[in-house]
Amino acid sequence: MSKEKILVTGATGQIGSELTLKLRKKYGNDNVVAAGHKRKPSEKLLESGPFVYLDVTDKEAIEKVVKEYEIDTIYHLAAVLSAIGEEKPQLAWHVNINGLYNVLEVTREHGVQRVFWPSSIAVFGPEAPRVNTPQNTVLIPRTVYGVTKVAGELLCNYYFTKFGVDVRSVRYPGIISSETLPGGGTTDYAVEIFYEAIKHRRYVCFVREDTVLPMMYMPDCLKAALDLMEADADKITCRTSYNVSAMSFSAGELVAEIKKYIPGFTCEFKPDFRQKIADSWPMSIDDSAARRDWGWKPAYDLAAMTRDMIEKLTRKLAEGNA
Ligand code: AKB
Repeated sequence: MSKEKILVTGATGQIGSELTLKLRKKYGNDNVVAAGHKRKPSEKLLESGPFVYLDVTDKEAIEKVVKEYEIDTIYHLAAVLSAIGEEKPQLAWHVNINGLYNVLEVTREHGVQRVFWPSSIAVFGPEAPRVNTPQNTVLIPRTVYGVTKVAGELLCNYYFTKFGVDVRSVRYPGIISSETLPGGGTTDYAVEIFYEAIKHRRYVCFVREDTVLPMMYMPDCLKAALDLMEADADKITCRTSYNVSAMSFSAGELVAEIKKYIPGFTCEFKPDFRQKIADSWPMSIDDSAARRDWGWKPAYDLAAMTRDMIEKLTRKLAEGNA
């Protein structure tokens, strides 16, 4: 395991920036190549190991990095998220579909051993049951982001069955974290609210108070990726993407939880175009297949996540690091 040479695309993004550091800790700094594109990399990312600029829509550029660093595992995180996707649907299709296709092709052609690719709760649309949404159900998303995730899941499954490419995936809910801000998603309010509550004691939330969505704290998000990637291949019965769940809460419940630490905090609710996206997604997820196959178990609920976020962000903002 310690000989793995890993490439992380989207390494400057919300998940990538923390996943890269975790992988460097586990597999050695020089063995994990961080690849970013538009966002500026943090000093931590630049100083702790190799960094390359990489456009995942350029197959030859991916090939070059894979050959140069003798990559055998790819965490392909580069993507356009749901809200930006609705503003730039062509870009979302190009980056999400062609980026994944290029990664899978390079994997097949150059003997990369394993790929992790995140799907999302955005694969579901209003026809799917919104409570305890099953692993296998109707997938008719209404966002282009969701469409790219459904197509991506099918492509991953195809590359596994046709070519034996060992590609593994989970359907992430909204991810909450204190290190790097998310960029352009519908669930971003659940992160922004913490910054604004600590800095200004007020927030204007872009979804209704009663909007319930599944969410996950970053330590569980990273654990899901690593646990799945370390699982024995014969345990993995799902090659599209696994449902994974941690907590579900309404925007109003999140406000009430934050108020326990910041009593003067006020939140106004002004839904915008993202409300429609949120209303088409599940409220809670059935992740029994992931629990059964590779022992998935999250550690953080709403109370534990809020306590940790407030503590970490208060410290970070006081030090002037956010
Ligand atoms: C988004 O809101 O677009 C993402 C997601 C749920 O995949 N956070």
